[in-house]
Formats: sequence, C-alpha cells, structure tokens
Amino acid sequence: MATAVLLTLGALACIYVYQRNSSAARDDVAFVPGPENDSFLTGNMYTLAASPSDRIAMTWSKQYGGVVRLHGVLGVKQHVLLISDPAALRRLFSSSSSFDLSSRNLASFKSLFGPGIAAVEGADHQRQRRVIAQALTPIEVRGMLDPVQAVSKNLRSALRKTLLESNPNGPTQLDMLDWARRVALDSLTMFAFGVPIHAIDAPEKIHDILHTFDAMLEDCLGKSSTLKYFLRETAVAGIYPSLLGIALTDPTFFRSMIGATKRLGEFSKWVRATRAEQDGSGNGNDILSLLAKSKAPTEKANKGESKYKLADDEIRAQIGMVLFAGHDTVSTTLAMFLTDMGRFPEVQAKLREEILAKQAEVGGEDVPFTQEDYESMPYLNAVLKESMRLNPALGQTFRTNRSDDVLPLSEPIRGTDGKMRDQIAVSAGTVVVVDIASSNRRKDVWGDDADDFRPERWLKEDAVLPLTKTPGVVYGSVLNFLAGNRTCPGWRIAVLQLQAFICDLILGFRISQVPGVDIIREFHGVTIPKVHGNPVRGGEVPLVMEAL
Ligand code: HEM
Ligand SMILES: *[C@@H]1O[C@H](CO)[C@@H](O)[C@H](O)[C@H]1NC(C)=O
Ligand SMILES: *[C@@H]1O[C@H](CO)[C@@H](O)[C@H](O)[C@H]1NC(C)=O
Ligand SMILES: CC(=O)N[C@H]1CO[C@H](CO)[C@@H](O)[C@@H]1O
Repeated sequence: MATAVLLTLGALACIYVYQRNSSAARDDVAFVPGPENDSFLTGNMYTLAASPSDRIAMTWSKQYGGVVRLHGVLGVKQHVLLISDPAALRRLFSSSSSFDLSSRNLASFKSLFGPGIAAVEGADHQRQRRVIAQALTPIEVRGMLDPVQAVSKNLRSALRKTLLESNPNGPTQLDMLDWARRVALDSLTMFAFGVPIHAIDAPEKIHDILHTFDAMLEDCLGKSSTLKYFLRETAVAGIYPSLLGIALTDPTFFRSMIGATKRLGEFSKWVRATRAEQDGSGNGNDILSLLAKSKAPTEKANKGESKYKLADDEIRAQIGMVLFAGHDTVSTTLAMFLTDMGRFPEVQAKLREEILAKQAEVGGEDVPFTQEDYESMPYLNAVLKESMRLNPALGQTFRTNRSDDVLPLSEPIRGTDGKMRDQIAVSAGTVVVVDIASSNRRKDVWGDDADDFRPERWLKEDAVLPLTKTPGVVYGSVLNFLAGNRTCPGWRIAVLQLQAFICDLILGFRISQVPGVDIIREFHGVTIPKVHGNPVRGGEVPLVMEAL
C-alpha cells in the first residue's frame, strides 16, 4: 500500500520533471537512430545496465553506428547518447569540452568519500589532480615496485600452500577472483597507504573491507529489476530529496550506502592510526605520504589558494577514493586475464616461455624484475593489452555536458529525419554514455577480427590506432583508463602491479578452464565477473590451478 502511494507520487513528480525537461532547447539528438523503447519507465537504460559482458551496447553500436540514441529513464533523461565514434570521443575528452561526471554522480561520491578527487569539479578538481599526479609520476611509481613485488611473492607462496594442502599431486579448482581481490588489496594498502592489511594471509579478519565495494555496487548499480532501477534512478536524481528518496524507495540500496560509508570511515581511521603507530610509516613513498608533503598548512585557509595544496579533509577523502578506484578495478582485470589464460592455453604457454627467458637473462629466480624488465617483454604487454581491450573493468561511464556542444563524427549518419549529418549538436545537460567496450572493438580501428583474442595485433609496429591521438589516452589505444580530464591517474601503478602479479602467477602455476564454466562480466559500475547461468553475489572466477 505504502509502495503504491509512493509510486503514484513518484510518477506524478516524474511527469512534472519530464515536462520541464522536454522544453529544453532542440538539438540533433532526437534524430540520431537507435533502438525502440524497452520499457515505458526505464527506456533502454535498464537493458543497458542489466546486459552481461557489455553485450547490448556492442550490439547497438554495431547496428546503429558510433553514436546511438537511447531512450532515457522517464522524467529524468529523455534522450541519452551512446558513443563509441572516435571523433566524437576525441571532442568529448578535449580540454575545451564541458562534459564531466553529472552533478548527481559528484554528489554521491561526495557523500561516500568526502571532498576527494572524483567528488569535485572545475578548479578544485584540477588542483587535486595536480597533487595526485605528483604522487604517481613514473619515478614515484618505480619506488612502489618493492612492496608490490613482496605482496606478489606472498600470493605465490600462499597459493602454492593452498594447492598442496587440498591436492598434493595435482590440480585444484579455486575462485581466482577471491585471490585477485586479496592480492590487489594487500598491494594497494602498501603502495597507497604504507600499511599492511594481510588480505592474502587472513582474509576472514578483514572480510568487510575486502568486500566493501563489490557489495555496495551489487546493490546500487546494475542488475536488479526494472521497477527498482526506475525508483533508484529517479530518487537519486533528486525527484525525492536524495537520501530520503533512496531510503523510502530502495531500503537495500540505502542500507548498503550507509554500510559502505561507515566501513570506509572505519578503514580510514584504521589507516591513520596504524600509520601513526608505525611512526612515519613505510619508506615514505606511499601515496598518502606523498600527498602529505603537499598539505596546506591549515585546514581551510589554503583550500583553493594554492594550485598545489590539499587541505586535511581532502587528503582524508582520498583514502576511500583510492581504495574505491584502485581495488576492484585491478582485481577484475587480473581475474579476467587469468580467465583468458584458461581459455587460450597456447598463449599461456608462449607467455610463460617469454617470462622464463627473461628470468634467465636477468640472473635467475632470486633476481627480482625491474620495471624495464617488465616493459621489455613484448608478448606480456601484448597479452595484457589484448585481455584488457576485450574485458574493460569499466565498460561504460556516464557524462553530462555543462554547456551546448557539437560532436563531430568520423563517419556521417543518416538521421531519422532522412538528413545526413557529420556532426551532432547536443544541448547542455545531455547524458552521454562513453561506450568503452564498443570503442575497444570497432572494426574500423581494430580490423575484422576485432572481437577475437589475438595478442599479436599489438606486436605490429605500424598498427593504426586513431585514439592514440585523443588527449589523455594513456595505454595502448584502449579506453580502459578513459581519457581527458579524468584519465585514471593510477594507470602506471595499475599496469605495474598487473605485470608483477601476472609474471609470478604464470611462472608458478598452470591455469585451466573449468569444463562447462563460462565467465561473464556483470555491469555494476565496475564490472563483476560471474559464472554464466549461476551468478553469485560478489562474483567468482573458478579456475583449475596447478603448481608448477
Ligand atoms: C586496471 C586498473 C584500473 C582501471 C581499469 C582504472 C580505470 C579508471 C577509469 C576508467 C577512471 C575514470 C572513471 C570516470 O571518471 O568515469 C579512473 C579514475 C580514477 N582512478 Fe583508476 N583504474 C585502475 C586502477 C587505479 C588505481 C590502482 C588507482 C590508484 C592509485 C586508481 C585511481 C583512480 C582515481 C583517483 C580516479 C579518479 C580520477 C578523477 O576523477 O580525476 N585507478 N580509473
Ligand atoms: C519511451 O520513453 C520515453 C521516455 O524517454 C517516454 O516519454 C515515451 O512515452 C516512451 N514510449 C513508449 C512507447 O513507451
Ligand atoms: C578540463 O581541463 C581544462 C584545463 O586543462 C579546463 O579548462 C576544462 O574546464 C576542464 N573541463 C571540465 C569539464 O572540467
Ligand atoms: C547535469 C549537468 O551538470 N548539466 C548541466 C549542463 O550544462 C548546463 C548549462 O551549463 C547546466 O545548467 C546543467 O546543469
């Protein structure tokens, strides 16, 4: 009964806002071809969110082209553009573009983390980025290699021990997503905060931190039901006062947000207390120590005053922010990489050969690889890029413009009004989905075998990769780390960690598929890999592991 009343109120409010929205300035978006409405309430948006492995986005972009008009959520977004066209993306990510996270995204990041980098825009954002970039330069990242390798070695021996205990003479099936989360958390807390958390050795003690975000993302983003999705989107969009709206319409989501906020607070406190006990903490080369060097002398006075200073509350906010941005992204990428190794045993064998040869070259097992060693293994980097290209940890991200704009197209489209267009005028407030998954698979960029796993494509010297020219595309020509003003500032340390974990895992273990098990990727903001047909909460990646 209460729900019915709420629904009615919600619908009335929606229609009011919808009417208001539809009086917005005319632009070309309405003439861009795209799929029919899937639902009166959620347009095509729930279909997009609920589709595994970014499949529907890729289907639409193949069918309609590099820009696709989607129906938005009733009353919230009338039209949404799904974009994988390289020219449009270049414009979107250029420094003069006004596309950024929506005010609603910024607000929810702020309520979760405080005023950290992903919760602020404009001048504050530029200042925070400058400071964070200084903590993640190639030189600083090189200094983070030691703790990363120590954690990676620990993963190798802990896995070996587990395998020996469960089956001394052969292979054992393990959930490698769980192991990937543990190694990523241990590594992150060391290089970012300078404190050990022992996720590999004692995961049960820190279960909540290990699963803070996957639990929250399961409840807050992605698959649930059309109705819930509608209520959630409209509530958060501000038709109801945000938190109250969530509490009333989706109690699970509300509890999850509150839970995550509380756990983050505790985690942040624990990090700061442990650092204080450690007396200066680690070698002073972790992200927090580097940020502290740029701390403003007083809490508020210098905020905004200097381009290179962070206030105390801003530094604190980065703890949760970095945990969020750097944990599940890395573990999902690693778990999908291992899945690919199970799918393509001949690639795995060839990769192992390359790493073994490099190990012999540097002087054997006891000599740790340097960053140059990792970079000088062409096949390792080709396989990693290829796995990332096909399995982006973020398949889509959303943007809205702050002012009217015109997006050029690399190939003209015929509008639903019959007119050819080689650019699209979009009015302020248009919602755009950056279709990372489809961009990474465009046939005109990658060739007819764009959907195939073929690491060799990265070994060609003359590969034509148009996105390399896009401002801020940092790694290969894939959009996994995005581009533009919010390009992932952690990409170097992300790649370095993946290289280190991969080398240890491929040298230590033979990885095989579990027969009949197919891994899909579910959209929850960050992708969560699951077993096709039997998806469990939090995800899993069962693989057969055998110590070598
Ligand atoms: C394979 C691993 C990773 C992937 C695929 C990845 C991807 C991304 C993407 C796509 C964004 C932009 C999100 C958006 O604005 O919509 C982003 C932002 C960010 N990433 Fe990463 N990331 C990874 C690892 C890391 C690591 C290890 C760190 C920490 C050192 C990190 C720190 C950040 C931060 C702080 C932002 C926010 C930047 C801003 O708002 O200006 N990321 N990342
Ligand atoms: C399609 O969705 C829009 C909202 O974007 C709505 O205005 C329209 O009435 C819907 N059409 C159908 C046939 O459901
Ligand atoms: C992106 O950064 C540039 C400065 O490099 C700035 O002028 C522009 O306003 C920023 N765009 C957004 C949307 O924040
Ligand atoms: C969601 C959002 O921030 N939209 C903005 C798009 O640009 C116009 C004009 O600058 C703003 O009024 C909207 O708020």
